[in-house]
Amino acid sequence: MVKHTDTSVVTIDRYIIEQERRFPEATGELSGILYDLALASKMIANKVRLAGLVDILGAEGTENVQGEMQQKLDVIANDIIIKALDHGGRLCAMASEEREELIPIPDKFRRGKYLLLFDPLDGSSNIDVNVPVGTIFSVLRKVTTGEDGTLEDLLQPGYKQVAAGYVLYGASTMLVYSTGHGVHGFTLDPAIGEYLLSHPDMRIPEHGRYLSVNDAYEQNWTEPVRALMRRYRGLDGKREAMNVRYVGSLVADFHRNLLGGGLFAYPANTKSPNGKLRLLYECNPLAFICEQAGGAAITGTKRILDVLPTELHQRSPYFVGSKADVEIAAQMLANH
Ligand code: AFP
Repeated sequence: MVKHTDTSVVTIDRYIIEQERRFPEATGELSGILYDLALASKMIANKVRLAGLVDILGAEGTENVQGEMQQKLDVIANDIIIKALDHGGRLCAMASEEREELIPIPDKFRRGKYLLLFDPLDGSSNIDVNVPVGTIFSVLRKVTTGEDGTLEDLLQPGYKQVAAGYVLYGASTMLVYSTGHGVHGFTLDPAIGEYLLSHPDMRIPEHGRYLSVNDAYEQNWTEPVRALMRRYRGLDGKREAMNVRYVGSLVADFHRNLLGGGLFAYPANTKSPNGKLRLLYECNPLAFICEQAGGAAITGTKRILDVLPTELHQRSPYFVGSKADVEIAAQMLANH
């Protein structure tokens, strides 16, 4: 492995290649998927940057100058990712938040041994108000025989992920990923169109400063969840109060807590018994990243990465972040 100095500029391509060389058995296919995702995310970043000009350039549902209908940005992001990854011969199927069913690889392209699950534009209701949004992705290895990926291949528990990551379209665009050997963060330099290594070997602090939860649901929480939130706020006198920060874009809230320490919670409530977030392409990839960074993620009673999925779009209650803060949730929610 090449040793980088403080001043060496490391592009994401170079970093992925150097990581791959550490594993002589690697075929380069996984690296190819990560390159393609990096490219897709640059194209999405470009669209997100122009989102505020939609009224000038043509609103959703209106015709643009070419006479085409304008599409919603999450649909555009979905198409960008599919088109960037369907032809490389590395995937045998995909699944997206935007599509009800498994996304097959078109017949004209070769199939590979990996599957990609993604949320193309998470937090998309924040776009209209110029608040950061993100892309989340998870890569699995095919487990069934036969060329095409199947639902069974997609429904694997999170601990089987071979790679996971997210892109945050914020003040800067950042791509953060892990292949199970630490967490690496890259910032897009818009002047040269390259992701540069900005956050090597990311670690989440053991205890956190931030609590991210939508407490508008407090009236629908169970009593143990209410007691837990009182604990985090320091209201039961058993710990110092955390600072509440809630963007409403999972990627943005997660990223802040990864850097500053803390906990993101989307508990079950009486109206949504499984919470809101999707296990396969929201909870699992961020749980994988968080564990790789030294943190933890649970449903309340169980490690997220151990949950056996039964449906593509299944939801799960979610507590993710600094280990000590997640541990409090595990203790207070045990047996509930
Ligand atoms: P949208 O994509 O509909 O904006 O949902 C975003 C999201 O899935 C996730 O990014 C947020 O953390 C969470 O939902 C916010 O949900 P609440 O509005 O119920 O708090």
